[in-house]
Amino acid sequence: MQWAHPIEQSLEQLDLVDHADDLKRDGLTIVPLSRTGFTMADVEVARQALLAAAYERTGHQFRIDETPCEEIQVKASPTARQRNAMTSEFDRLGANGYLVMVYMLQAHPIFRDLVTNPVVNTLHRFMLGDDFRLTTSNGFVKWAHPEGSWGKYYGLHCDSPLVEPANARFAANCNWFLTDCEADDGPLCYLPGTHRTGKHPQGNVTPELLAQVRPVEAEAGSLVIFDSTMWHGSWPRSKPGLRLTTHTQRRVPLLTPLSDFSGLGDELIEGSKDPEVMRMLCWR
Ligand SMILES: O=C(O)CCC(=O)C(=O)O
Repeated sequence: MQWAHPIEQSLEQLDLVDHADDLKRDGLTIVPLSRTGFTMADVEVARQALLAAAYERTGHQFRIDETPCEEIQVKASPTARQRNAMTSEFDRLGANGYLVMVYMLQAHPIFRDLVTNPVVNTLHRFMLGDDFRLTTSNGFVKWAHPEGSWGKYYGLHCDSPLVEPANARFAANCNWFLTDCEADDGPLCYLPGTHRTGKHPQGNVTPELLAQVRPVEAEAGSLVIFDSTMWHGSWPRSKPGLRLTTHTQRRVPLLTPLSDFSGLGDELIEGSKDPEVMRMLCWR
């Protein structure tokens, strides 16, 4: 698509130059709620929509300040259509207190607003160039897991294909924190600068590197934008209650998307706040 301004100008207009510098240096930046264009009321809408989707997809009524004590089962995923879908196209449970829901975009208009958010798209454009596609619109519900059951390596990974060098400008993530996250809330974690190593963490995490992994501590409403080739994972959660986040990823068109948005209805696209961006993101 034809963007209205060169990327440098858009970064300046949206006051994102410092965030672009963070992305270059560390591979991750935290945009506080006050600079996202969203309000706390939007965050509350997203929280409720995420909890409603979790109920619909599991039959369990999650409550933000309660740790689920019964076994959670995922019901038929809304995307379990009669086709050969990839694992990443199904709702699923992580081993330790982790529900991953896919296709949130269709679950509530607030998730579409996240997809067209100019701050997200400008920073992702800075990382990926002018042409990219939406490849996930997920929701995470995370709760405390049995002590000692969390892997030593925090599940460190890159979201790019397992080939090296891993530093091509292929994919960029945006995690919208819907609950406050300090270390004991079990947030996203990362190893700054690893997007410049060209390596995947598998087989490369030395004890020195492991000691440098940091939790991403940020308030509810923050947009955490990062380079998908930067090593990241999930910090263990020790607190009761839930951590809620949404996750969207964009990739260059060359790569197969993790979720397929090419069949999205015209209404959803044309009714968005930025149909032109939506058309590009959804392969129109
Ligand atoms: O938020 C988390 O716990 C992990 C997120 C993650 O792995 C991702 O965004 O790719």
